[in-house]
Amino acid sequence: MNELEQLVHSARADFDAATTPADLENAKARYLGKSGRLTDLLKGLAALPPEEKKTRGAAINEAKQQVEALLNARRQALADAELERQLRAEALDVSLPGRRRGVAGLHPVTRAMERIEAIFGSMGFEVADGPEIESDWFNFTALNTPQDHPARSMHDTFYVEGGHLLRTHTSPMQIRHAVQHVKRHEARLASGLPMPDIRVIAPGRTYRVDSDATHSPMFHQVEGLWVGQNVSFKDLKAVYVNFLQEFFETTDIRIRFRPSYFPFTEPSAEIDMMFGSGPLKGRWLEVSGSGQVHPQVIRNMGLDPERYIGFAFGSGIDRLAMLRYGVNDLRLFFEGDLRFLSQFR
Ligand code: 2NM
Repeated sequence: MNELEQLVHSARADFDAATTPADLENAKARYLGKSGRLTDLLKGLAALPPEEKKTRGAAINEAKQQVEALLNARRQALADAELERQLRAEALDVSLPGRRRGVAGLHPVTRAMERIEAIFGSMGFEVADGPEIESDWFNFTALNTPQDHPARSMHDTFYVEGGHLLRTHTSPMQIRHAVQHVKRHEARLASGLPMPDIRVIAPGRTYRVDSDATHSPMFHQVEGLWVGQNVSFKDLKAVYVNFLQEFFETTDIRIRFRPSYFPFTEPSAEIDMMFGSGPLKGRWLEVSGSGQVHPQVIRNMGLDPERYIGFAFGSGIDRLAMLRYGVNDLRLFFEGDLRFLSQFR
């Protein structure tokens, strides 16, 4: 191999070794640049005699053309590779499913709450909503709950500054609603006329210091209240049975009242229910507390307990939702796990 053939050979190797356009331009400079090897050879021609200049010049030029052709080929190869890389990187698989906006849904507890509101609404109950931070009066005193009642303990209740607390039940809302109702009808009451019955439910968040598989520090309650001049336990039973039948969409339900105690009702009862079929068949399930509203609570509503009587109940919405949707751990409702929640869409 002569000197020029060697030069072309080494240019090819250098160009092939260049993997980026910048590398390639550096390699080019070593052959074709101002002081590149071919440029130097062409400069050297000047010192040669005319005859030799001609043949040598032609040979160098041919080598130069070969190097330029190699350079252009390599430039094209690098550009092709770059384009190929880009196309691959930006490749679009048109057979993939599109990205869709996720379908949102209501939380199962919200859905249970909406069903409860609709069912009691169909029986003529209003829905009352109010503060979750309550005063001692509405949460305890107005509800005939004595100073030494365990619910007033720091261990059971979240107190906030200024003697207020996170409501431990939604009954304070019943008092607020009843007081408003009585005020709205005070002219009739003052002239000895009866007022329309109070029929209201108060669903919402409630708080207690309690946390395990069946208790959450925040939970949901619905309390119901019916006060009038001729209301009795049989109305409570009719209303509650109808509610359970509508809520669980079956008439195959038995219920029983078990004597109990609440400061704000006398007498008081737990309401248990039993399904006649299905996975929970034959088991008594505790679903609500209830009772005849205590005369002192009637008085705190602004009414005369000699003339007005009523019943009330309080049920855990989370428990009801667990029974309706077959959920076995209360905490699932509050963990925000989409694998759980998306099953209720
Ligand atoms: C319960 C059980 C029994 C109740 C009482 C009242 C009110 F406002 F009339 F005093 N509201 N809710 C009540 C009665 C709540 O929860 C277990």
